[in-house]
Amino acid sequence: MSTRGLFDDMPIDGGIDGGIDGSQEIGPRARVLRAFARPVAGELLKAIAAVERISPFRHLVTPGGYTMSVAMTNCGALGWTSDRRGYRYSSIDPETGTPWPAMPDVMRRLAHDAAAAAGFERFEPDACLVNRYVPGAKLSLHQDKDEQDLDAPIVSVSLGMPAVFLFGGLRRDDPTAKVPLFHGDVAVWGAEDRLRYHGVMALKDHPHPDLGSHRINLTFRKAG
Ligand code: MD3
Ligand code: FE
Repeated sequence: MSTRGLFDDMPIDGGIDGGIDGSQEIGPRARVLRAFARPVAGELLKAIAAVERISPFRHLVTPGGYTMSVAMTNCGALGWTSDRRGYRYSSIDPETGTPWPAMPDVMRRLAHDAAAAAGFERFEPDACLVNRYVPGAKLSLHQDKDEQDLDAPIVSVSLGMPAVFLFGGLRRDDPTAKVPLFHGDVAVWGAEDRLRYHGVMALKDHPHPDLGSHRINLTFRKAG
């Protein structure tokens, strides 16, 4: 009997070209670096706790009037935000009226090193969106296209409970692949994969030893 519970029906490598170095190509310029962030996971959690003391997690409202199930905050010079007027990056947290907290060095370094490991040299993110999921929370299929510099990659770090990531094509109705993401996994995507549709399926409750019934995802971008 496996201990992977509800993830038993998934191949351990997600079924797409598992590499011997623990990295996996999910597109020509999209990779999952398995467990890449594990050595700094404890430091990341402390850094996130410091960020949320300055800019607390909140549930943003979409332009269509829906309240997102994922709670969000940001660090870095720019932060992603949404309200009835639209999506945008802002240097001020609209909730506090003050700048977003600075990006902690451990985050900046991890994003830079993961990008380099995936073939994107000199990645200098100016924005980190922090997403917090509880069981049932999900992220509908979308593109990340609010950033100025679409030549820069995006780096995403998963912590806590596992999630099933949906990885689509350049059109909303293109077929999607399901890729499981576990604690410490880092995904990097850019170039021709930068504008792929993607999302996260509703989380199941598989409590994590350190984070309990939470998943946290960090996405690093060059927004400005
Ligand atoms: C896209 N976050 O904040 S990024 C977002 O887990 C967002 O919270 C997700 O999408 C989250 O905008 C997932 C993970 C990801 C990984 C590989 C990709 C997105 C990708 C490859 C191509 C395109
Ligand atoms: Fe996204």
